[in-house]
Amino acid sequence: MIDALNRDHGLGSNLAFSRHASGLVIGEVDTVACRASFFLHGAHVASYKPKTESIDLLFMSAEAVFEDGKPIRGGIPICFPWFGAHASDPSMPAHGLVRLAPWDLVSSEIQDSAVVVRLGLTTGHWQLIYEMSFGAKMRIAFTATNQSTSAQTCELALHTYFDLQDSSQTEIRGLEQLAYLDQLTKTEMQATGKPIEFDQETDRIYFGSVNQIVIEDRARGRRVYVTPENSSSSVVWNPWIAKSQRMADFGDDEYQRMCCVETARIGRNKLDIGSHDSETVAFTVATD
Ligand code: TA6
Repeated sequence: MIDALNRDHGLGSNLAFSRHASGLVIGEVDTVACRASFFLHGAHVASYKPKTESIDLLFMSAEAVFEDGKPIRGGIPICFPWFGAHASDPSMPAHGLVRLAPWDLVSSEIQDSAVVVRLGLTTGHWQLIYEMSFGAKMRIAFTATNQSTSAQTCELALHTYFDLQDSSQTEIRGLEQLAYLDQLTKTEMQATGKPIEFDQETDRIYFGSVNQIVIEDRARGRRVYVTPENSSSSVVWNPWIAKSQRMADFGDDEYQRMCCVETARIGRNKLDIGSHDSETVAFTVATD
């Protein structure tokens, strides 16, 4: 399988496939602009490091589990076709099915000196294409096509874990003017007018579109810019102390070194896609 992947989709030293220590198939990107990696399992982007950076932009837990059928704690899990718990069936996994499934490799190419890889999955009446573009910036684009004869709704969150030197010295800017749902209290909250800072468990769904979200990691002196496309929901999450201790695949102190900023279409802003229509939700990540 690995030989066939490299024969058909490898791009020399710019993109090569191998068997990860866990047994999962991993694609590794290495160009003049960046290094990155992704698993076919869950179409899971695991790392992205521009050559200008000494530390990966994405966080991966030291306790992460890399197994078929299980979510990976870090990088960019894909939550689809539902976000959070299933609306009616408690036996269904949180955040949907596609982050647990093996995706197929559709294409790979060099575009404008970036490595662009497309993965595909058909699940139910959804045909999915996940496009990962790794260059001086990273662009992630999720396209869902409704193959049924009637309109269908679905939720999507690109659940990105960002690596921080110190979450207690981090500021998230760009969402100040939006109301949000506090997931911990299930309470609708008014816009705060202030950047988000972490000093406790934070789990918020912001409703509305924004041009850009800035993650200012003051301790590291790094700014990360997230530019969403066709996303009218954003999720911001830090588990903080107690929840970190409850997650087996997450170190007790790892809340200090990460936050999630998620480009999404969930809740009242979920996707509603007509028969044989498609919608694409995307985001770009860049640094100074
Ligand atoms: O996006 C935030 C959130 O919904 C939190 O409530 C927390 O559950 C997190 O996702 C992680 O979910 P997971 O199923 O990956 O453990």
